[in-house]
Amino acid sequence: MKKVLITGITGQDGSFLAQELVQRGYDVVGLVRRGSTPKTGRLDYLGILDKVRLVSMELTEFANVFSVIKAESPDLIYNLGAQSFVADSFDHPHLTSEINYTGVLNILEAVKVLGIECSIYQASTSEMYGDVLTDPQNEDTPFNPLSPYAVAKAAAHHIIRNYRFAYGMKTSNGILFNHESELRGREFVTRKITSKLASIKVQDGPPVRLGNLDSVRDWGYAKDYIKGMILINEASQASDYVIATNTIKTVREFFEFSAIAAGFSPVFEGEGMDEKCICKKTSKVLCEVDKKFFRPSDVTYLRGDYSKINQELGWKPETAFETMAERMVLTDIQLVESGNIYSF
Ligand code: NAP
Ligand code: F7E
Repeated sequence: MKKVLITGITGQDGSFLAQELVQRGYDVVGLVRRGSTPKTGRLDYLGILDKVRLVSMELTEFANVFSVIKAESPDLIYNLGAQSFVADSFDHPHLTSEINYTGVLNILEAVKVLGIECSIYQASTSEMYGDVLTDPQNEDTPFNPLSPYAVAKAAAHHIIRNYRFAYGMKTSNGILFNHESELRGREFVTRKITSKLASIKVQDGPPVRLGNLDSVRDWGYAKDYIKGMILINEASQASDYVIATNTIKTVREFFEFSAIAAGFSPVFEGEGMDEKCICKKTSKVLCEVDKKFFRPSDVTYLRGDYSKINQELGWKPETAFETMAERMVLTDIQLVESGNIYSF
């Protein structure tokens, strides 16, 4: 039985990846950072908390990373652990760099020094394209990052490639475009929208306050992207691959689809900071613009070309944007109705 280490197992991708690998019969070890309360709500929700072994590991502590990797001697590592919120990286650039870059270097050095034969997958990101230089973006598109998060991830991307070329290590980057699900963190714009729409629907909660409604993303469904990660880490040759849908929507469109799926009749009116979304049936204000949610510099357009992974590894997206938005909002309505017993 192959042994897999997953950093970031308590997050959206880590929990779905663990679920998939448990189903495929792997020995799954999840690395979790210490906290006063365990953040295992997603693993619990998926019913796999007792099917994985959790080990404490802080990515920024080399000695800790080294001793965990030495003790576990894994066949595969998925490095999904990160300070993943772009907006927060402007307030915590050093911490973001420590976790998102030095954390990756810690894993690489540990595996190199220990001489362990293992495949390493790194969670790279479309944010590295920043102010995009080609459209759509593929593996050859130059990076033009616009946040401390993206700069740290770009450095991590390069060091993963460097250890592949310099030492022949099996290290790959999955350059994933935004992917969402019912397990997405609530601070990211999609889940913020679906969870707050659920609270308007069930509890007559306040309007959703949002930043740039014109921002364009290539949004896919997280469970589809997990399958791509596994294909990348298990491919015979290490390489870098874009995972995306090559279709785009604005934040406004995501809001509209989700509001309709929740049973509202959304209509946007006004412009700029005065723009609002009103429900035609009830006249309730569903969303307002708030300058607090604009970033010092923002990535306003992303669209990914996934031809390479499609041709070489046979991956393609399976879930439509509308299906995903509907699944997210209906799950959030259920969670609010049931008192939201899961902490995610
Ligand atoms: P997420 O839900 O925010 O999960 C991040 C995980 O990293 C959590 O388990 C978190 O643990 C862990 N973590 C944070 N700091 C850590 C540290 N210092 N030491 C150990 N673990 C730490 O993120 P996600 O959406 O699943 O994304 C997974 C990865 O893909 C991230 O690296 C992200 O940057 C990258 N990515 C995501 C997307 C996307 O659209 N979702 C796209 C491209 C790339 P706690 O539970 O303790 O907070
Ligand atoms: O923002 C705009 C915001 O925070 C998307 C992470 O998983 O994907 C994610 O990063 C867009 C931005 O995701 C609000 O300005 C408007 O243009 O959902 P987000 P992100 O920054 O794209 C990439 C690929 C990753 O790698 C990251 O780890 O939506 N936006 N109003 C808003 N965003 C938020 N969060 N909140 C708002 O109120």
